[in-house]
Amino acid sequence: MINQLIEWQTLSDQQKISVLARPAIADSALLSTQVANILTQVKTKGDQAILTLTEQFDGIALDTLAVSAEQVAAAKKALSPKRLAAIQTAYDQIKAFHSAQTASDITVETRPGVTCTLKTEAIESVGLYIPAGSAPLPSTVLMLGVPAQIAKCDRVVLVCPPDKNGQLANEILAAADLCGINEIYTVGGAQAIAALAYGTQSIPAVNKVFGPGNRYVTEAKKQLSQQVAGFAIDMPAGPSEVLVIGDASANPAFIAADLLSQAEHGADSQVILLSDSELLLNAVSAELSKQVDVLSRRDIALAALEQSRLILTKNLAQAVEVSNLYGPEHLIIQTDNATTLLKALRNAGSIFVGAYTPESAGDYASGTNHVLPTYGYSKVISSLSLADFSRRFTVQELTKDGLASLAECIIELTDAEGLDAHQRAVTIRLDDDSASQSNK
Ligand code: HSO
Ligand code: ZN
Repeated sequence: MINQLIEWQTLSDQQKISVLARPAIADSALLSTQVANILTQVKTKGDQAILTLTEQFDGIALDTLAVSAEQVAAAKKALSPKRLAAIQTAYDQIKAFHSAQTASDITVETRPGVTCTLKTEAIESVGLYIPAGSAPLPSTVLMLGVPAQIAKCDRVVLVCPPDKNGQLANEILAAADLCGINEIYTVGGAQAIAALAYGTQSIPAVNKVFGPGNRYVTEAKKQLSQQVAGFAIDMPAGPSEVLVIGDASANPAFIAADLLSQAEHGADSQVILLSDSELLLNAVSAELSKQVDVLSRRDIALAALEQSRLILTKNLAQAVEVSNLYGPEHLIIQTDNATTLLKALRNAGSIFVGAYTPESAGDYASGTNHVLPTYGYSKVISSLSLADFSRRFTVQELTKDGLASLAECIIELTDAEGLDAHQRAVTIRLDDDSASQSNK
């Protein structure tokens, strides 16, 4: 089941690259044509296309797309107090961490009479895509809905594919309600992203869409962000990943459980263990075989484990090097000297330190966001945070004296660039004696 132990030291450069290679994202011309076709239908026929596509892909003929306040109230009533309390606790935790990320405006007088300000404002309208493929993900509602609420986006729209009865899971609606989301539509797939980008009769367009999805959703996000001016997406999405660094002191059963929690997400999940201890690698392998059998999603986890990697490194420093090279979405450190290693680990979406920090904590309730860069993008893209729901812009104001004190510099540089009009925009002001004294 588990691939053979790989000894990093013995690999050629080429082999190292292929051991850490992500599965190729099928760059299928068919997929892109299918998605383009869906987008055109939504663009030209609006709600009518959405209803037809929902019947075609989700197998349900809907009359209306909007979820009513009564439906939300009924969903909350149908949930057990225990489940509602769990959603509330996760909400409170995520809120505590994300509220602390609020940015204040920064004003600097870079020299007398020259004032520069960096301002932060919420994105006016955002769309949250919540997948419901193999299981509804209320935790993702919280990960997207809480920062949108804290940022104070004017409109927060949630879309999620309906089940066979045309409903959304009660947990999804309860989580959305906690986040103050009152625009919810039962629509999924590429057609949902198209509706959010173009707008339809019942779904007004938004500025930016967030959230994971299947390959149709991902392709739609890609095409629409290139096609619709001013329409942005959160980040490129690939299969979910975890990389664990463990040493001889680690508990193999804990590590196996962590690897399986990632493996059960999907057959394409990426699962990697790095260790300087052959004993640990073998013990984890045995634990994986034992633990996988009791999982309800055993087949999915097994398929992911087929692609897993157990890698023996010369020492922990080499494990750090390999991890930085791979840049995992989730990185778990289960070693004696975790704090020292942490200093050298720089490429990861989210890092989990110590024996009592499973990825599940961050997936649900520690407070960090679980929407993270995959596919090596942790090297350049940040994990989702409050900042993604706002934009920053600058404001500046110069007095006449402030401008005068910069004139020599600007004039010299406009000369260097041969841009006379730029130069005149400065000199015309300084030569003008009519400027009011109040703006000195
Ligand atoms: N590990 C997933 C998030 C998730 N896990 C949702 C459970 N529910 C991607 O970071
Ligand atoms: Zn997870």
